[in-house]
Amino acid sequence: MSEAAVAEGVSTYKVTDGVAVLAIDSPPVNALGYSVRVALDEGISRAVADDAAKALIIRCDGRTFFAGADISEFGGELRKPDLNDIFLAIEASAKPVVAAIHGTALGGGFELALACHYRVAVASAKVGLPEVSLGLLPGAGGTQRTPRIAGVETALELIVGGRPLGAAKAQKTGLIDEIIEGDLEAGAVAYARKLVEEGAPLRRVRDMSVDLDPEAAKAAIEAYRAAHKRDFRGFKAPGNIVKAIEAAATLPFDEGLKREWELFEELMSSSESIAQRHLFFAERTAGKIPVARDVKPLVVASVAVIGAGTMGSGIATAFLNAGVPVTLVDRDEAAVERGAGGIRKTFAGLVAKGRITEAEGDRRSGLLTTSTDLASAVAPVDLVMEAVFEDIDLKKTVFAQIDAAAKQGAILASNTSFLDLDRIAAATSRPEWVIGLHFFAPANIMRLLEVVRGAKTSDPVIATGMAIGRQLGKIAVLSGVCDGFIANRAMTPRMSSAEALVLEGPTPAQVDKAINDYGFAMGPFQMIDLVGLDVIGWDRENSAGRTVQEVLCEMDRWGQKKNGGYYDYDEARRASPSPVAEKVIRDFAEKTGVPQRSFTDAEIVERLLYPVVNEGARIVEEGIALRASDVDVALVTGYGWPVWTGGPMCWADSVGLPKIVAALDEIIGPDAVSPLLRKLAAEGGSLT
Ligand code: T1G
Repeated sequence: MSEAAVAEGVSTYKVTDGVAVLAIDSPPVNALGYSVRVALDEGISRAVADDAAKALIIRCDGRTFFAGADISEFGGELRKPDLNDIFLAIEASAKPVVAAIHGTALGGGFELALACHYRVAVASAKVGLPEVSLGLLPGAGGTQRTPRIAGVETALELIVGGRPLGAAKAQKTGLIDEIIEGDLEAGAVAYARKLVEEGAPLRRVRDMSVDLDPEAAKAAIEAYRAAHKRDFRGFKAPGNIVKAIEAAATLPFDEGLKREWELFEELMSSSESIAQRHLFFAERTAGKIPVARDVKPLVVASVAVIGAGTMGSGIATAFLNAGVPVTLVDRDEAAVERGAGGIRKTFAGLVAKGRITEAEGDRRSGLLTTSTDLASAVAPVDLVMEAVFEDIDLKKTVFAQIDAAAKQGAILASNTSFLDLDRIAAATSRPEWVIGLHFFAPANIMRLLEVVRGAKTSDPVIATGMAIGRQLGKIAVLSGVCDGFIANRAMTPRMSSAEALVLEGPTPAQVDKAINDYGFAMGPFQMIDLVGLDVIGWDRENSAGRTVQEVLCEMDRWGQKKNGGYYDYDEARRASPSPVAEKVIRDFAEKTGVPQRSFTDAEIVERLLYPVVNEGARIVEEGIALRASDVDVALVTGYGWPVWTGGPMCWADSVGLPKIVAALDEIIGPDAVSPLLRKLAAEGGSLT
């Protein structure tokens, strides 16, 4: 098929009032894949040669202007014409070329707009260069053109930060020339006609100069680097972006473009970018569940949250943030008021930080009501969200009460983090309406929502659970029923391996440092001290000094909240290695006759994280998770697994499954190694 034919169906071309309009239509987001680039190349050439056209508008059909290069093409051969070929054609045009933007002009899409002579947009449009979130940088002139229009410091914020700008803010920086009211195409055509009538210059961004001279630019860049050192940790892209912007300020345009491409290619092949591109698609794939496409989610327009504690209040906040009215319920008046007060304080904090307006804060608080009467509170709502203490008998009692009062068609959800959802569902007359919605603390912040399907949960309720994730701006991952579902279960071996390892020689601080250096904000001992040694798996009634954790708990060392734990803490809760805890560990090791030796950081990482990979593989082979990439999404968004590794399963593939299986045979014994992991290792397969 000719390339022209390939382009067919992707573009339309017409001339209106002497202005050519080239419209691209390539769902879902007009990504700049090969056929789109061919259509653009042909359309621009046609307009340039068309005497009836005095100017050219480039726009898109569908929901958005070009949302970037086609990420699915990365790693393969990038067929010509490439973006720079197209941008050169635009800049060579003797007629003004205007980008008409709606939706989200991102990455290569916004770079195309920057290569145009002028840019117009509807007020609701957003523009941005989010390549940093893919471990990349704008590789088609974005780091060279942005500072020429908006200045070095705005370019640093926009490109290293990666967050899009609304049209109004973009106009203030000069990145957008005009906001179009009403129909975008008509407005853009009128704008282009005015350019022609007024003889407006063919303003090529490449001919513009950066706002700072080289020395001032270098100083600004150094200051930015210093101020953001911590944010860059573990990632390569931010550093390369800063170098590319420095090139824009110190080199002629074409040399800067060349430097930008060198820095881009470094990133494209980096493990960090491969990992971050994996997560981009993994987050979207997580939403693809084995429920018939014609099964529509139910509407959730009102919620009752049962339990006004930390989780209940956080969950209520998440719904209020999404504009969903909430009734917060607790048996105890003081508890429900405490919960509501905490929610209102959260909104006040967001207002104080300028994150939301005062009116928005008031609106969200206005959606909150409280009640101590469960029956009347749950009767009218679409979703009842249980968040009471993790005790199966209490949850069964509460679900029986909910079942007696909730309307037919209401969804009954539990926030349980490890109890058997099927036993909770069995306490009701409608188990097909019961689902797990497992939030991670703080529930209004953490992006992960585990949607737990019980044996009898119906497809519409499962589909609604996933839709609630999107409604709350979270990443929903579907889980089967097991102890700990996906994230908590997969991460359990990290703690148990750490507790076993310190008996062999390393200190808690050495273990935590190795895990911090791998990329976790908190190591296992830092985390358990924060959560509380008494909270995770301590059986108070039967405690008998059988483990270091029991010994410490029996000594009233419960962590940060009480006398320290594996660390000692000063009054400002600053941690220091604890001689007391160290002695407990050493004595326990001696008593149990554990051979002592030193460990390298690499050995510590293997001992703690390979068993997590193994547990993740078991979660997949048991069908608890639909796919390995779901385990990655759950641990990255629920436990802060370092993004630049792609998650445990993606990381395992990069380490090499045969190496991991061989190590696990030693660490946990051959019988404990996941058969799926062993099979993939033997066949040269991969988890993701
Ligand atoms: N390439 C390929 N597919 C993409 C895509 C892209 N750039 N963006 C989205 N999709 C797919 C996505 O996988 C999903 O597919 C569907 O579109 C809907 O996406 C040279 C190198 C635009 C804000 O980083 O931020 O340009 O699951 O579910 O929530 O310098 O998609 O339906 O099969 O996210 O409405 C830079 C990435 C690329 C933008 C829409 N651009 N996309 O959000 O829908 S690198 C980006 C987004 C680049 C240049 C560099 C969002 C969105 P499926 P969705 P959404």
